[in-house]
Amino acid sequence: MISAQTNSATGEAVQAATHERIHKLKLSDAKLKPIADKVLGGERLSAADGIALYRSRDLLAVGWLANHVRERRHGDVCYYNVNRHINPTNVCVAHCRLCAFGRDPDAPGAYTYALEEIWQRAEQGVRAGATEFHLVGGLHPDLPFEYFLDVIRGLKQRCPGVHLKAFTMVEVGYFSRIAKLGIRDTLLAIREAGVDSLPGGGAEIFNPRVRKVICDHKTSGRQWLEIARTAHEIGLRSNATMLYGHIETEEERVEHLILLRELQDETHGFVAFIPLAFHPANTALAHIPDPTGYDDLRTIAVSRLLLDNFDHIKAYWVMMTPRLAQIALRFGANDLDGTIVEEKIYHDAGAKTAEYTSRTELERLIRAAGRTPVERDTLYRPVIRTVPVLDLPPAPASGFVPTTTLTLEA
Ligand code: V47
Repeated sequence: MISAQTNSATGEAVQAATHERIHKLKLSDAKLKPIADKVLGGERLSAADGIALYRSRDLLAVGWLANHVRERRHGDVCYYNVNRHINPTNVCVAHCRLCAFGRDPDAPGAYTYALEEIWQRAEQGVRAGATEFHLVGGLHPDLPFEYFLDVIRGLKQRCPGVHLKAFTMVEVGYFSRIAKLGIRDTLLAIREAGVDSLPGGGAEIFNPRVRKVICDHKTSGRQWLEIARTAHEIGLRSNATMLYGHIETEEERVEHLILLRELQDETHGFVAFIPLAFHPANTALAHIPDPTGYDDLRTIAVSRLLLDNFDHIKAYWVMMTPRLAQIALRFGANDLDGTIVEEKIYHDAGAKTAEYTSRTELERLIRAAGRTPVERDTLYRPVIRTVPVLDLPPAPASGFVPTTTLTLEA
């Protein structure tokens, strides 16, 4: 057992950093020692360090280091938000093997909401205190770009105070093709319509070997990064994700993280990073085993350690389960995401978690993990509520059933 106390430099740093902590750093994996020195000294980690962290079996030491960085940035604060996911359509031409959400237009369960349905869902969200709408959907073969601009314009008009986090880099790439516009002009058009920022989905694993298997017809990793760069250049901030736990290697995960870190050095446009574990049920990759808690925790921790220029790491409770997301708050995460209300992407892929949680429950989870809850908006500004939000049951479906009522002009 190597204790950090055996090295005076590391020992002092640990003492200074942990004077109020319960546990001192204990390393049972000697390979972590130089990495621990770098982390405690505030030095950037290399790709090789990332791989060593992934390969280490000393999960508690990796978690300790990630928690150290997390507390250096955020102390005990853990953020959450009151949001509502809206997926305008699940009809999608991409047929990604990783996905259980997308459908052919005539497949059972295919739906496309009429504009009014989207707006009604949003107004219900406002009544429940939402500060953010998270809008993502399939790559529909027949819906024109104008439909999506109308969705956004209508939301902005009806709910001007709510932040619109809408359309992944993949959707932006698709809109640019169907509208025959360049990426920059497509982004300018959605910004003009009212989009405030972009979610982080569609990044998967950037490496082409992996993409060829899990999402071969989709925007390439290089294009995803280029669209994110352009979004940031015109002042639209975005999140970033990594889908792990399928066919990728640890090297490919680390490469993905380093590519995000390099882009963040250039643009500073990423707000938060969200590691997403692959859920195989109902996908073409259903033979892949379910994610494990061990992998979830080490991925949160390695992300926190490698992404030294990202402010926020989310433990997305829907993906991780609320119980593990709570533990992740001691492994590098500083955000649980939001109330969500309606989640289809993970639930179509067999997620057993609820689709909705309340503000009270998020606060309870955070407090029970020994952290201090802070409600935030999408850009992590604290939300001060002058009117209390009632924890109403979401009742999203009352009056709504997925429909195909939208009529498209020929
Ligand atoms: O892009 C799809 C992933 C993402 C599956 O930006 C799957 O704040 C697991 O991006 N198993 C959508 N994952 C979710 C997402 C997200 C979630 C929460 C917050 C934010 C944010 C973004 O889910 C997709 C894809 O990477 N996904 N299918 C599946 N079977």
